[in-house]
Amino acid sequence: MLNNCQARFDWCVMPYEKANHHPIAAFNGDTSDTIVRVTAKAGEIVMLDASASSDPDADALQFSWYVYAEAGTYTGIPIISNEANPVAQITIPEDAGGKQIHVILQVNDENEIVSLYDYRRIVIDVKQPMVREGDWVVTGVEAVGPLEAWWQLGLDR
Ligand SMILES: [Ca+2]
Repeated sequence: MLNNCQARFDWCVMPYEKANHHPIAAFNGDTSDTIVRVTAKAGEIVMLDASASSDPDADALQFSWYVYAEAGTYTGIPIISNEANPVAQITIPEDAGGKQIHVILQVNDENEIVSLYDYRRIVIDVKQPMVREGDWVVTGVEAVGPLEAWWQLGLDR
C-alpha cells in the first residue's frame, strides 16, 4: 500500500518516463485481471506459466507462486515446484478429488524508485475420481452413468 502511494506521488511530480508503473502479470498469455479457472485430475502436474508478464518500464520482474489455502476447499498444501520462476508446476494431490485449490501468482518489478506488484488468482477445480461398476460410473451412492470417461460429467465439457 505504501508502495502504491509512493508511486502515485511520483506520477504527480514526474514525467511518465521517470515514474514507476505497475508490472502486468500474465497467465498462459492472458494479461487481463480475471480469475483463471483450470480443471485438473488428482495426481496430475499442472503447468503455471507467467512468462508473458511484462513491465511498461522494462523493469526486471520477480515471480512468486503460492497456494492460498484459506480460499480453497482442499485442506492440505499442494507442492509448487520452481515457485520463484516465471514457469512453475503444481502437483495436484491424490486426495484432492472434488476439491478446489486456489493459487496466487505475484509479480513485482525491480525498480529503483519503488517496487510495484500485480497479482493473478488461478482456481483449480480437481475432478472427482469415481469407481466403475459394470457400465455405470458411481460416485458415492449416486449413479451418474453410463459415461465414456472415468471422470464426472460436466466438470469440463
Ligand atoms: Ca515498472
